[in-house]
Amino acid sequence: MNLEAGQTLGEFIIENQKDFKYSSGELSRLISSIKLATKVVNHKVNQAGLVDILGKFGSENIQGEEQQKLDVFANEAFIKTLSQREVVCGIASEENDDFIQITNTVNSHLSKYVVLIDPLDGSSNIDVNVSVGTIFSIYRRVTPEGTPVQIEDFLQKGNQQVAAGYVIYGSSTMLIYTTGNGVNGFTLNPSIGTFYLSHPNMRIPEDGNIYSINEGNYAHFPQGVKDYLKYCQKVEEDRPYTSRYIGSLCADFHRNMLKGGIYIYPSGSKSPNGKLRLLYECNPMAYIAEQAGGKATDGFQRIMDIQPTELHQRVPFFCGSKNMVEKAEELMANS
Ligand code: AHM
Ligand code: MG
Repeated sequence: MNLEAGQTLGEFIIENQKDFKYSSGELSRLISSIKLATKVVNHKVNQAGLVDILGKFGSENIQGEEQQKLDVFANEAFIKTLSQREVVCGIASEENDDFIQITNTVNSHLSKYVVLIDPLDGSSNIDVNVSVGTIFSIYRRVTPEGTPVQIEDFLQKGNQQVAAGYVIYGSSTMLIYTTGNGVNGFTLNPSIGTFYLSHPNMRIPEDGNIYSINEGNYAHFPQGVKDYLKYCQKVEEDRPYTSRYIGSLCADFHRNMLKGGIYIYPSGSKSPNGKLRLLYECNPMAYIAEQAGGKATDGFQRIMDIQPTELHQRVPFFCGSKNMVEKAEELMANS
């Protein structure tokens, strides 16, 4: 199939607007703005190594993690692009201490939507030319329109998401998203700057044979996770499974989406709630996984049913092929 004659992301957004229950065109404009920001970030990521954009920025984010120059660039690119278009009334970013109230134009606080974003996920991989990504999550505000957004607009359960997606800046750049009617993937043609629908109606295989976890932390894992790893490694007709860990959630998740597999970032004595953030990483990936027929839990409970209590909250994360996640949950419950 020649994708260049196929449907573009812009056309897809407009055509599918009618399927969205609150359809007013506002969400379409918001997703188009995210599309634009991803192209800006993609351009910069592709130049890494040629221009002075690799390496550390020299500061730490709210979680005490060292920020890379590209983290800072991507964060600013998304915030600027979204806030100047009157498409969101608030933004929360993994890179910022607090949420941002968008009040820079007369109409900006009239928007219904807030965006939560991890602008450059897996950024410790940038300097070695390994895939990085962007993850985003969109909610309708719960406080009255026309007033400045409040913390409760951001601390919503994942099951209230109206859209979520991720971008991989990899061997090719892809944008994958859902608005609750399945998951569709688009691949960027970099020479003309257009995303084309390359992966319509994506489904995660119910079973898989890839497990993805930072096994270096094994000693700190809960017993249930250790038991699950033993299960994965046991010699049986369909096992041992294959171990693949890139250390870039978007890339590990995307591989599992296409091939079947499970991604686990469990709790551990070093990190009692794991590493990944509920609002910027786990909820959007959980929404996409479920929309593709997969599953996402914290080992015991559905990720999207967790009531967030703070912006940068972390949770253990088990996500991917339905049957694999259920097996892991069974061993967690038994331990
Ligand atoms: P980041 O948002 O600071 O980049 O952290 C999230 C990343 C994920 O992409 C990845 O799966 C995980 O951290 C890797 O962590 P570790 O190096 O502990 O295995
Ligand atoms: Mg991240």
